[in-house]
Amino acid sequence: MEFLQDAPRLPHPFHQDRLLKALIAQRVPPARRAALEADLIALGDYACMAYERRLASTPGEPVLTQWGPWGERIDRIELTQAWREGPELTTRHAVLAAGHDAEAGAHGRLEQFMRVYLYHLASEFYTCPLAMTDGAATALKAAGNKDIIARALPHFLSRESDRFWLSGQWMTETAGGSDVARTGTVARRDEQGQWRLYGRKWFTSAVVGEAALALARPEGAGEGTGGLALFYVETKDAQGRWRDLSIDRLKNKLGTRELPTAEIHLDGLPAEPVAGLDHGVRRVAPMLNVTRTWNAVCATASMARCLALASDYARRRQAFGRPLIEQPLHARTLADMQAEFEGAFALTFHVAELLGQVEHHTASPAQTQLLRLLTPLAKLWTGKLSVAIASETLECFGGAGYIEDTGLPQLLRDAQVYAIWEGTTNVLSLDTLRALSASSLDPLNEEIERLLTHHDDRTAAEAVRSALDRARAFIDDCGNDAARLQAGARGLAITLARCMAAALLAARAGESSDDRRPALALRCFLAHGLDRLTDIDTDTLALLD
Ligand code: MFK
Repeated sequence: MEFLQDAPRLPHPFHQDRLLKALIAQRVPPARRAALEADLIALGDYACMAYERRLASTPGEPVLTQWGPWGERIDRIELTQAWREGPELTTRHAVLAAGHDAEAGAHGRLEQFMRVYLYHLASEFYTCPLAMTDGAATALKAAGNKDIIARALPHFLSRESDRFWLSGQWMTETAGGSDVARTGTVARRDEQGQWRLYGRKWFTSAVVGEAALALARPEGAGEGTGGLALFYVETKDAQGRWRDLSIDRLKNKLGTRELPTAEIHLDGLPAEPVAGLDHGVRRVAPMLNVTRTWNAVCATASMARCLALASDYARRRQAFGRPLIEQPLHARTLADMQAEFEGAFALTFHVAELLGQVEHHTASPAQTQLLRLLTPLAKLWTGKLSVAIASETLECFGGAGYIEDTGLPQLLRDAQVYAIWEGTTNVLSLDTLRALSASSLDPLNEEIERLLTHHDDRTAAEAVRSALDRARAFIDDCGNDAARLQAGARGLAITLARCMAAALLAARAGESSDDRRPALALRCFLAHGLDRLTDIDTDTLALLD
C-alpha cells in the first residue's frame, strides 16, 4: 500500500492553549471566569469547525456586482460564509462588546481580546471591520459628541445581530497612505447646511459597514493634518441602498482575500463633524491605537495557529526513522518559534490589559504614557514576527507547505498584512519616536524594573538592563540629529519591544514555579538576543546613490 501522510490536525484553540489558560488564571477575577470561558470554548469550537470546512471546500471570495439587470447601479457585495456568520456569532459572544462592558470595567479589554485571539483565524478577517468598529466607538467616546454617540454606539456595541452595525475607517487615498495630510477628500455644506463629502477613498477595508469615520478637508481649510476634520457618515438609506457613494472595484490582494477591501467614490455623502472642523488626525488617533492593538492580537493569533499546526505535524511526520519532533534541529526550530511567540503573546496581552486600565482610569500617568509607547511597539514587532513565523511554518512542512490545498500558504499571504495596514513597520517606528518625545524612556524603564523583581534570574535582568541601556545611549547620542534617530528608529523600536517582552517572560517565569516551560521560553528568547539597534552614520545612506 502506498504511503499517505497524515494531515496536520488543529488542536482545540482554547483547550490546548496553556498560555491563554494561565493568563486567565492570573489576571481574570474568579467570578468572571465561567462566562468568559464559555465564550472562549464556543469560539474555539467554531475555529475547529471553520478549519475543517475551509479544507473541505473551495475557498470563497466576495463578489461585487455593480449593475442590476435593467442598468441600475446597485454595487451589491456577496460575502463569504464566515462573513455571513460574523454578525450573529460575534454579537452572541460579545467579541466587540466585551471591551466596552461596564460591569467588566478595566478587565473588559483583556477579556475582549482573548475572544478576538480565538476567533480571528476562523473569521476570515471579519475581525478587520470589527476592529474598526471598536476603534470608531472608542474615538467617538473620546470626542464626546453626544448626538453621534447616542445614534451610533447602541449599534456598534450591540449584542444583538439585527441591531449591529459595522463601521469603516476611511483615511487612505491615492496620494496619502501613510501621509494622511495629503487627503484630497473635501467636505462642503449644501444649501440646507448639511455637510457632504466628495472624493475618492482608495483602501476602504470592509466597505460593507453601515457607518464610517472619514477624514476630509472642509472647503477652505488649511493644508496639512491640522486642516483635516473627522466626519461620521452613515452609508445606507432606510431601504438599505448606498447613499451618495459608489464602489469602483474590490482590491485584488495578496492575502486577506475574503475581506472586501474596496475603492470608493464619495459623491456628496452626508456627513457630520465628530468634533470641530480641524485636527482630524488627532481625533482619529484613539481609533488607530485600538485597531493597532487588534492588529497585534490578530498577528499573535496567527502565530498561535502556525505553531499549533507545525507542532502537531512534527509528531505525525517521520523522517530518517523518527518523528520530526525527535530530530534535534527540527525541535530547536520549533522551540525558537515558540519562544518568540510567547514573548509576543506576553507583550500583546499586556497592552490589552493596560488599555482597559487606562480607559477606566485605574492606571497611573506613567502607565498611560507606557500604553502610548507600547501600542506601536506591539503592533510593529508582532506584525513582522508573524510573517517570519508563518514563513518558517511553511518550511516545517517541506514541499507541502507550498501547496495551496493544504491551506498552509494562506497563513503566509495573510500574515503579510499585519506589517502593512494600520501603519507600516517604519511608520510605527516613527510613531514610537513621537511617543518617546512626549514621555522619555522612564515609564518603560520603571515597568521593566517592576517586572524584574518577580524573578530572581540575574542573567535575565542583566540582559534586559543592558539592552535598555544601549537603547538609551543611542537616543542620547543622536541628540538633535533627527535624521540619525529616524534612520535607527526601527532597530530602536524592536529592541524596546523585545526588552519589554523579556521582562514580561521573566515575571511569568518567576510566578510559575510548578511549570518549567516559562523559564525555558525566557532562556530561549534571551538566546535570540534583545538588541536590534543598528546605528549607522546617515552618510552611509549614500550607498543608494
Ligand atoms: C485584524 C486586525 C485588523 C486591524 C484593522 C485593519 C484595518 C486596516 C485599514 C487600514 O489600514 S486604514 C489605514 C491606516 N492608516 C494609518 O494607520 C495611517 C498611517 N500614518 C500614520 O499613522 C501617521 O503617523 C499619521 C497620519 C498619524 C501622522 O501624520 P502627521 O501628519 O505626521 O501627524 P502629526 O502632525 O505628527 O500628528 C497629528 C496629531 O495626531 C498630533 O497631535 P496634536 O495635534 O495634539 O499635536 C499627534 O500627536 C497625534 N497622533 C498621531 N499619531 C498618534 C497620535 N496621537 C495618539 N496616538 C497616535 N498613534
